[in-house]
Amino acid sequence: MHTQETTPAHGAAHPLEPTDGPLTAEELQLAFRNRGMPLEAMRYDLTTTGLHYLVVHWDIPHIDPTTWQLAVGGHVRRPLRLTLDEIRARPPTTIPVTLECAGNGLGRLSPRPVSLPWLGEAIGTAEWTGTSLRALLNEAGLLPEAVEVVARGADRGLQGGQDQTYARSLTVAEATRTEVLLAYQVNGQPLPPQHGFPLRLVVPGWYGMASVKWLTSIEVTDQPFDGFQQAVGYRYQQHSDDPGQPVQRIRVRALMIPPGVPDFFTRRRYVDAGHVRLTGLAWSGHGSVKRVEVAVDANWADAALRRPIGAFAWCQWTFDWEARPGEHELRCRATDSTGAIQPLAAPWNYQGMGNNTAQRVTVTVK
Ligand SMILES: Nc1nc2c(c(=O)[nH]1)N[C@H]1C(S)=C(S)[C@@H](COP(=O)(O)O)O[C@H]1N2
Ligand SMILES: [Mo]
Repeated sequence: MHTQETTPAHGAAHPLEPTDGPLTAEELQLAFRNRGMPLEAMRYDLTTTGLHYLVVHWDIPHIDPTTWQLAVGGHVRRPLRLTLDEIRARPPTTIPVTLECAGNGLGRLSPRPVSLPWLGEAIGTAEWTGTSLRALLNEAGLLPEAVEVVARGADRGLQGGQDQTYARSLTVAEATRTEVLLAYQVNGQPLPPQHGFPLRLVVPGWYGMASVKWLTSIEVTDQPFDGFQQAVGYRYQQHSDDPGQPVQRIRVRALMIPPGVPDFFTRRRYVDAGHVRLTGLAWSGHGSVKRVEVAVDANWADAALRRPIGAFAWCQWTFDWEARPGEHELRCRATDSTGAIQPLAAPWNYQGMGNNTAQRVTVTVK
């Protein structure tokens, strides 16, 4: 069933106002359905699919690949309908892409927007295989009035009181970047149901919301798209009536693998005194990572940076630390090629988007 969207100029993406109260049962329910990547998985350049973070707004839709088709239409010369076999027969590309949810770090804000309470683990880097969206759009032939490309998924639900199917748009310029893929494989295997089977968009460099899963249609429009996930959700706003700015590219971030061993319940870290090699990863959707710094008790120094495994994937860094007995606070922060650097304190916004505050890890050295 297809439903019509009616979108107000603005409206609340989340039903509750931000709070400093305890975690709600609803947040817990969302957190269980949408797992994060354990930070120790940063040991691997590529995230195994089972460790990759996951976001599903409503339910994972059930799609029969034998009857599924992708419709390409709207303001094009030749509307197309393609089966999965026809898409798989097109020239394939494989690229490693770091994905991150725009809400990553939301759970650390005060007051906390009430949504998926990510602390920093909504990340992953997989090799995505698919075919170029640009080539498909060229074949369909964009008409001169084309301004945006709307990707729609098969999943349906309610958000902000609106019954909707998941949909996001890109400008024609963004949609026709050569690296934007219609992906049918992740890490060399067909997409699993939760990651968008049979076909998803992968938009390298953008926060995850742009990479629409369970694609059913690609529609070229002559107007900017005003669907909920574009016009209401995923905005940098100061309050619920603020139209705000759209969330787009991934802000620069570095994360470290918490060193030593954790306590079961608090996850506080315990490290043996002596030489410790701190390692982690860094990435930015605005360009390449130019610098990673690590602070031990507020003394910042440069980490060594490796080359990324791809233009749209994270890069490894290392930092050697002589750990002395006592309590210590470790932090890391990255700077990208545009000069953007991670803030040390969270700049707040109403939906908790793009919180790339430098990570803090407190450790006890024995
Ligand atoms: N159709 C559809 N696509 C979607 C979503 C969704 O709920 N439905 N979630 C988006 C969000 S918010 C993110 S962060 C990424 C997560 O991709 P992953 O679950 O494969 O990691 O998918 C995006 N694509
Ligand atoms: Mo997300």
